[in-house]
Amino acid sequence: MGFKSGFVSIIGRPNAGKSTLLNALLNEKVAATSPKPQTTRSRIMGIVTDSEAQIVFLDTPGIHKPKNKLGEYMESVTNQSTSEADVLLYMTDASEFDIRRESEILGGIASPVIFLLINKIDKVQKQDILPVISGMSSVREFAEIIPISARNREGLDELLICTKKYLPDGPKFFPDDTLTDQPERSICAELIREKALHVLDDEVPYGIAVVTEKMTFNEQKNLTSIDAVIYCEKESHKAIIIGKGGAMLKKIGTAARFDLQRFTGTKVFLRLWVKVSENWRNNRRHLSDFGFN
Ligand SMILES: Nc1nc2c(ncn2[C@@H]2O[C@H](COP(=O)(O)OP(=O)(O)O)[C@@H](O)[C@H]2O)c(=O)[nH]1
Ligand SMILES: [Mg+2]
Repeated sequence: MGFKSGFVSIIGRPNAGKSTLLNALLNEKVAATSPKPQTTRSRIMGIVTDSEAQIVFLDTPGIHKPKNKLGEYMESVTNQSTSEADVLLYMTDASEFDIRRESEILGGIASPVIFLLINKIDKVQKQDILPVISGMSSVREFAEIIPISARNREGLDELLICTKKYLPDGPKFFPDDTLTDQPERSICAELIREKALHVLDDEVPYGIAVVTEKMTFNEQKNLTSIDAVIYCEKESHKAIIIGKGGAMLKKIGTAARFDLQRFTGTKVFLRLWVKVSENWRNNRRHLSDFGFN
């Protein structure tokens, strides 16, 4: 058997666990995850290389109706990743199964090889998985059906074995140790945004963007210094993000620093600023400043 390589897109409704799966496959957090829908905004590549194959996984924004230009961008990202894939992984959340909403999405997908990943099986009883399988199989045919728990890394070996069966023979596209195409600075920004999503309530998080402005490494001290700006849409949001006496911003910073230290493998000195950029989600120039283009 020759060496195999190819592209595998992870798609599905928001919150299914797509980004959690990507991180689990890589053993490294490259994609932000949160219980809030629309956490993932752009295409994030995660590369798994072993002696038999190189699989390039593409995490995508969840499929939903766009409400602004950022939403339209997210939709185009998903459509593009879907059309480029050798294998599509359609992920559904076994604990929140809604056949009507799933079939609305699945109906629009024309792909040769599509797997059904039934995620979050750690949250449901075994007998609750069967209706998901039969419901989804009535909508369309799947090449493979694999129950997994992305969070607990259950079913991932089977997923990799099955995926390889459907990949064409091909060369390595990336060096062995490449994990992602995301620049270090954007991963740092995403880790910070993830913490903000976790601690902030409802309305504010959807309107934030994080930009790493400066990142320097002091080898002697094994210390990475990071300056990042959290952009939000309104003065009132800025006040919420900073919090009383800076308490909220401190909470975000402390949580982020923990992940940033693990990611960089160094100590981290993190400085965060909060700025207002009104209505940036509908402003082409701001979208491109924040890396959505
Ligand atoms: N219990 C459980 N929770 C999960 C699992 N996979 C993801 N989650 C959670 O589901 C939420 C959404 O995950 P995320 O990866 O951001 O979903 P995405 O929008 O599809 O990328 C997060 O709170 C995850 O921790 C799983 O296998 N089991
Ligand atoms: Mg995601």
